[in-house]
Amino acid sequence: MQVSPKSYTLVLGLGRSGLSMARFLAAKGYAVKATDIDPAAAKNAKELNRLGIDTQIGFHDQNTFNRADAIVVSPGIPLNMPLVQKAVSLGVPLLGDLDIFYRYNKTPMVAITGTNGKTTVTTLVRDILIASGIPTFMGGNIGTPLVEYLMNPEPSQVVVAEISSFQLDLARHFAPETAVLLNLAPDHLDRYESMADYARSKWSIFRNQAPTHTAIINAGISDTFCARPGLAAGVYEFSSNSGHTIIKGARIVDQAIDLILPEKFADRPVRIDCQNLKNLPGTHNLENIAAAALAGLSAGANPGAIASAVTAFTPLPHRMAFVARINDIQFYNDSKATNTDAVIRALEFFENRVVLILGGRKKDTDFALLLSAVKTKVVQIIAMGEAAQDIVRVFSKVCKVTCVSGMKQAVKDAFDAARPADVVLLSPACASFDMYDSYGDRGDDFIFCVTELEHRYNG
Ligand code: UMA
Repeated sequence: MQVSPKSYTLVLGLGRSGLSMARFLAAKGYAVKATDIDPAAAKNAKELNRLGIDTQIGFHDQNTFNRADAIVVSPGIPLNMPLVQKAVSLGVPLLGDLDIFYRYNKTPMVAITGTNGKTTVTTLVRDILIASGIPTFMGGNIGTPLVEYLMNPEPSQVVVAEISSFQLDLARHFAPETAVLLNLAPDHLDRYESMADYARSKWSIFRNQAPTHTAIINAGISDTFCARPGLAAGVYEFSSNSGHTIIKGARIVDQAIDLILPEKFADRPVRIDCQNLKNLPGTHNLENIAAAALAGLSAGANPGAIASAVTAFTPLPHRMAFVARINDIQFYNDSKATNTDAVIRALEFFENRVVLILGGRKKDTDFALLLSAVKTKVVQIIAMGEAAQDIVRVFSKVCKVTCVSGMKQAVKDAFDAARPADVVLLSPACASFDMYDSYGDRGDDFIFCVTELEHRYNG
């Protein structure tokens, strides 16, 4: 890593990631400057100023970029930003949190990436390790920046991290002991030139692994972008598709998962019974459980702890979460579904007719990927946000589509469109940033509007 104390390291973006990073680098003795374009970052800046860190808030200054020894770019900031590219052209290196974490971290790590299911699997691996009596830190894209672990006086035995493609884009040295690639479907195509670029970013999680390391990969992911035999780590696969032959890894047969593993992971055959798992429903969750079990065992978990952690799993907020039943119409909050693949998984879950609330900020989203699932289940789409007109264009041939200006009207119109036994599902296939700070805020607003409707309807 080329962070040098000579001049200053510029931390770009003072959200969660940048704030922790600036504090961490300052604690390590680096001269740090931090900048954020949003005046609302002034609160975080004050905290840094108290630590002697210089900040530029509400604007960016090209000179500040050009004169830095290195720029640590927050994951949500596109690397093709002109200010960044100009500095790069002058020889200023870019750094990301994964390499900085990797340089200082001494704890074995499980790193989990994929388009969907990352948060579920990260949480489940943490639960399996805790159930095995292994102190575990959980962080990364899930919310707690990884460098927080390095500032935590209590060391853990394992770090479990959710990793995004944005973080991987700046990782050159990062080499987790266990790396997991859950699945690959179109997402973030506003930031990547093509699906191939996005896929390459995801595959790079395995790039620096050593032969003693473990790579856990969904057997359904094609080798087009990276051939498995080319990986240095020991490869373990899982799949819910019976057409895939699993030699080492996890076979999913009906509602059970059989682990086929060498003795170093488990000294006897392990079968996980997944019948009636209310909190982890659907085939995609069988894959999530399989991946989590393999990752947990690779990090030293006790095979007996897997079933108990799976059974006790607490559903995550904003992910296929039941909100209310009004006039026998069920309302589900799936605000976390920010790509089409996640919406297909959500629709697969219901036998009922669905009124679907779709929309938000597009990520070069191809809504046509939803056509077949919409045709079979959806009676009406309520379109909102910047993507509303695109949604009308794509779906009005297959079902009724109406546009709304906000969540309150979306919930009301969906309720009016539904009949008893139907489901109203918020599963937007889009980012939330056109109307909200996060998918969590969007989901909370949905819950608020549904609860308000419930009170009105029930008097
Ligand atoms: N900013 C600038 N200049 C710009 C653009 C943005 O200063 O030109 C500033 C913004 O004003 C803002 C900051 O940059 O203050 C935001 O940086 P960020 O988007 O990286 O947000 P953080 O709060 O640091 O959150 C990041 C991750 N965000 C993204 O990757 C978009 C969080 O993942 C992660 O939890 C957090 O670090 C801790 O590691 C969120 C996410 O949406 C959940 N991830 C994407 C996803 O899951 O799809 C990848």
